Amino acid sequence: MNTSFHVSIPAHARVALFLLAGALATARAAEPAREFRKESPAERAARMAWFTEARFGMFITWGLYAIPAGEWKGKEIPGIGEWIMNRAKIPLSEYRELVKQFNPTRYDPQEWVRIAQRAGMRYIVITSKHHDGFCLWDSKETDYDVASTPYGRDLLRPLADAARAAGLRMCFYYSIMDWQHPNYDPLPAWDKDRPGHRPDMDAYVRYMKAQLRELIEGMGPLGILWFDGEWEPTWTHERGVDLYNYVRSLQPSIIVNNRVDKGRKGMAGMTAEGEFAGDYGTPEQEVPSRSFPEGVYWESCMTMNDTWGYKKHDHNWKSVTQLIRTLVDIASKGGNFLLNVGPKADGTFPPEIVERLEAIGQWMEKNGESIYGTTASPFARLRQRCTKKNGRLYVHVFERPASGLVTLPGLTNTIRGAKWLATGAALEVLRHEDAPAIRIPELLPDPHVSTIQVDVDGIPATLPVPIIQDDDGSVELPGSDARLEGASLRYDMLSDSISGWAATDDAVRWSFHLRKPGDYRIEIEYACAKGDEGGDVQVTIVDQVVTGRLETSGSSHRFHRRELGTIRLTEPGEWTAVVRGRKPETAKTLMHLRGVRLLPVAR
Ligand code: H79
Repeated sequence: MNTSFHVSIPAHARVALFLLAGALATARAAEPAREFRKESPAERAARMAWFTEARFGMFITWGLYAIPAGEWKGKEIPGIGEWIMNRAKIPLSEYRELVKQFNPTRYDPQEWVRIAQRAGMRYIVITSKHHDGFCLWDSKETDYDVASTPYGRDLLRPLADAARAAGLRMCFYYSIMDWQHPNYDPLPAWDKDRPGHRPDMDAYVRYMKAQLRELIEGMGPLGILWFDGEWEPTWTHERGVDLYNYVRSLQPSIIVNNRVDKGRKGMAGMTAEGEFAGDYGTPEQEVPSRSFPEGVYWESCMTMNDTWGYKKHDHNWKSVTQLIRTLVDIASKGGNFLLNVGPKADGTFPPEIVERLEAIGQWMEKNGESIYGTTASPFARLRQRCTKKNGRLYVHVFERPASGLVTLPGLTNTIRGAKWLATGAALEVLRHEDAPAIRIPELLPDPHVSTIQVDVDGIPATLPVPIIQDDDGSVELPGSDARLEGASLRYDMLSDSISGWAATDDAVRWSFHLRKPGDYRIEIEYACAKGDEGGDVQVTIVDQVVTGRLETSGSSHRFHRRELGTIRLTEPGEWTAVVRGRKPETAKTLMHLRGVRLLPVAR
C-alpha cells in the first residue's frame, strides 16, 4: 500500500517553511553532540557491567621517561619517574632527544598480556600519551610519536590485539595536560622560551579529538578511556562535558573516567556533587575508607613501588601480602583495583613486578571467585573484609582472631554451611552472643588472605547491630565503627585507624550498650609518628572526662595502648563516648586512633 500523500502549500507559506528549515539546519549544526550524561541508571549499569565484574586491571605507564629512569645528567631526580621533564625542568629541546634513543627491542605484547592474565587481571590501561606529550602509536596528528623513534612502529595496536585475543579489555590512558604540544595552554613554566609556542586551547582540543578518533576507530572497541591531567584552569567543565560526549559518540559503550571533567575531589578521586561528566571515581594511591551507594563506580589506581613510570633507584616495593590485601579491601568496598606496571625502556617488566604479579595470580587462581563479580560487604562493621554474591558470602581473614571465631553480626540469612574456599575443608558454624559465627583453626590456609566461603539463602543482608559489652565486662569501641564529626577526619581500613585530626571540635563518637554498671579504666590504642607527639587527647562519657598528653609510639604504623583514667558508669543502658583532642601546630595529625576500650576495674 502506498502511504505517501501530498498537500498543496500556498506560496507564502512555502517561503516561511524554507526559512524555518534553514534555521533548523543552522541550529543542528551548532547543537552539541548527543548528551550522553543523561542515560538511566539501568543503562549505565549495563554499560558498566564488565567493569564491575572484572574488579582487577593492569595500568601500564610507559614512555620516553623510561630511558632516564629517574636520573638526569648523572643526578637522581626525586619524585615520580614520568614527571622527570617537570621535576628536572628539562626543556623540550633537550627532552625530545630521547625520541632518538627509544628502541624497546624486547617489547613482547603477547608476553605482557600473558603476565596480566596470569595475575588475574581482566583489563589493561596503557598510557597512549602521558603529560610529556609523547605518543606510543603512529599518530597522523604529530611526529612526536613512536614512529619517529629507532623502533619506528606502533606499540599499541599489537597490544590491543593480543589483549582482546586473550579476552581482556583494552583501554587507553590519555593525558589532557600536554608539555609538548605547541598550542597547549599554559606553556610549561620551566620552558618559557620555547620557540614557536602559540597557546590556543581550541586548536589543542581539535588535536586531542583527532587523536582520540585514531585510538577509538583504529584500535577499538575499547573498554575505557582514562583521562588525566585535567586540573589546570584552562581545562573547563564545558570542555570536559564536550569531550565526554565526543568520545561516547565515537563508541557509545565506552567507559570514561571522571578526570575528563572538573569534578574529581583531589587524590581521594571521587566525583563531587553536580552534573559532572565521567562514569567513575578515580582515587589515586589510596583506598576509600568505606563503600558507596549503589550506582557509584570507582577504581583505585596504585603503584607497586613509589613511581608510575620506571625508575631504577626506586626499590620501595610493596609486599605481595600488602597488594593482595589491598585488592581484597577494595573489592569489599565495591571498587576496582588498577595496579601499575612501569616497564623498562627495553620493553620488559622489572623482575620485581613479574614476581609480584605471579604471586597475586596464584592467590587469584584459588580465590578469584571471591573477587570477580562480587559486590561490597553487607556488614557495617566486621574485622574481616567480606564480599558477596547471591547465595554466598566470602569472608577474607587477614589475621586470626584470638577467639578463633569469625562472627557475622546482624546477618539475616540462613547459613547453609561454611568452608575454606581454597581447600574445600569444612568449617563449623555456630552461634556466639546472638550472632552467627564460624570457628577457624589455629593455622590459616593462606599466608596472605584466607577466604571463607559461606553459603546462605538469598542475597546476604544484615540488620544494624549495637555495640554491646563483652562477657568479660570490657567494651570495645573500634575506630571502624565510630561516627566521625570533622571535615578531615577519616578512617583507613588498611591501617585500621582514624587520622586527620585538625580542629579541637573534631570528634569521634560511639554509642554502646552497658550491662554491668561500675568503674571502667579508659584505654586508647593509637599510633603517633616521631615529631607529631605532644598533643592532648580527651575521652568524654557524658559529663566525665579523662585526658592525657600523647607520646610518640615510634611511627605512624606502630600502635600503643595508653590508659587515660577511670570513669564511673552508674547505670545499665545506652552510653556515648567521645574522643577529642588538640594537636601540636606542627603535627600532621593528633594521632592514628585504632579504638577505645573500657576495662572493668576489679572490685
Ligand atoms: O599517571 C600517574 C601520574 O603521573 C599522574 N596520575 C597518575 C595516574 C599524577 N599523579 N600525581 N600527579 C599526577 C600529580 C598531580 C598532583 C596535583 Fe592535584 C595536581 C596536585 C594539585 C594538582 C590532583 C588535582 C590532586 C589534587 C588536585
